[in-house]
Amino acid sequence: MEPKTIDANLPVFYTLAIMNALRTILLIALLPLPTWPATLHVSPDGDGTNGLSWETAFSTPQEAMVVAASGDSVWVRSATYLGPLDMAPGVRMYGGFSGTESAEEFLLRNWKTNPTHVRGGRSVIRAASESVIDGFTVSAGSGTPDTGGGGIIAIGVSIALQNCAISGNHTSGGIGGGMYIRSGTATIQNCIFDRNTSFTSGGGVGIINSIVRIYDSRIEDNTASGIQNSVRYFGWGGGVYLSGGRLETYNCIFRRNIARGFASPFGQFPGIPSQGGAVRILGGNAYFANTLFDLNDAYGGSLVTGGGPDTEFRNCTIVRNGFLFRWDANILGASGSRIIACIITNNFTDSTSWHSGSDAPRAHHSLIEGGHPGEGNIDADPMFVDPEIGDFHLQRGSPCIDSGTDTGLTTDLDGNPRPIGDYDMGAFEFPYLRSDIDGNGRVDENDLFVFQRDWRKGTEGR
Ligand SMILES: [Ca+2]
Ligand SMILES: [Ca+2]
Repeated sequence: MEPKTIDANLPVFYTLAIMNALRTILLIALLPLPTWPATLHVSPDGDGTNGLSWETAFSTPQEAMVVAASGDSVWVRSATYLGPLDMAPGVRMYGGFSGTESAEEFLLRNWKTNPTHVRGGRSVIRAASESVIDGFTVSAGSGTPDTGGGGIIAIGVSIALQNCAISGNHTSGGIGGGMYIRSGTATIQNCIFDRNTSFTSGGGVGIINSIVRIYDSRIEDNTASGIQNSVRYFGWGGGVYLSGGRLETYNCIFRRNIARGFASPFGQFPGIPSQGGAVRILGGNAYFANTLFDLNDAYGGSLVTGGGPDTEFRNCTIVRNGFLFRWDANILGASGSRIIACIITNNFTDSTSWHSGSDAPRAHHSLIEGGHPGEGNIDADPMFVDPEIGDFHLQRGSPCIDSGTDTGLTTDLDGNPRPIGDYDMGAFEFPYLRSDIDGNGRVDENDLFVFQRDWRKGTEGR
């Protein structure tokens, strides 16, 4: 047989070349098209065709999530939607729209005047990786029996929660009546966690091995109720329960959070009392800045219980805790914690001390009722504006004015600048210079005039 010539191979060569070209064209056609982040709309009045406008909006957030891709935004019109809602990864979901805003009018949304509710479900919202949840009221959820997380559940993901109210959720199993976070990170800003309950731990928020930072938020009226399947138990962390990881709060208020109950005398932890009205730290550590703790209670440690020597309080005001149960316990059990420029007064404590733990807190430049060793600490009436109604701003003449220290915080709980004059103790910086008697922001001849006019008035014989 003659060897094949090149010419004989030509048809094969051309066929292969054509096939290769076709394959290349096919491959290009099959490559995913470049995508641009889409804005999908949700409105009860939409016709549900594609979500690209309010007219063609999906009728529920879940329908939008089914088609949403990472990077997309979902705009949700003010209404009440039923949970549960499974977030799609990388999607930002915004509430607070009236349902007329154009693509350029994102800033017109208002989560307070256009309330957008998601309610009900075994965990109302299940977060995905990089979820952004902004502008929603999340309520009436019940957690899953094994994990908890009545309102929001986030496992192994990093999420942002902004401008939300997590209210009136419950879990009977697991932890975290309002929210459960495990093996992830959460950044929470301008939110309210209120009236959430857990049968065991973490009435408001339950955290396992996660980093959670909370800014400008309120954690109020949450309860770890200390009863499970009709069995007496103990609730840990009325407001927040942390087991591993780190909790940071900035400009926050913990108020009226309660951990109730005792374990049954016959059960696994006989007679153990509830611990940590505001926060219970089983493992990990916490950092509290410009944070007010007011009216929290538990049988064992009304404020914060547990936490290693890295637990730190800077410019915190800690008042009126422990008066509900009046139980013979310390308000703070965080061994070796650091307390800098704080006010700790008018709390119910037992006859010995306001703190417990093997290692006493190291405090300085703080007002601590009953006194505490440390540079710059004082024991005096802090002169709050109206403590009976919970106003813990400082009155003119308060010994806490200009007697704190630089904690690195440049604003106070109200967001006002710090320092004015020198640094103050507590969560609220007195907004005037001490000698600015007329409060016009300057110390000048007018203040001197008032000072001279009043000189020695009120002293004997004048
Ligand atoms: Ca000051
Ligand atoms: Ca003045």
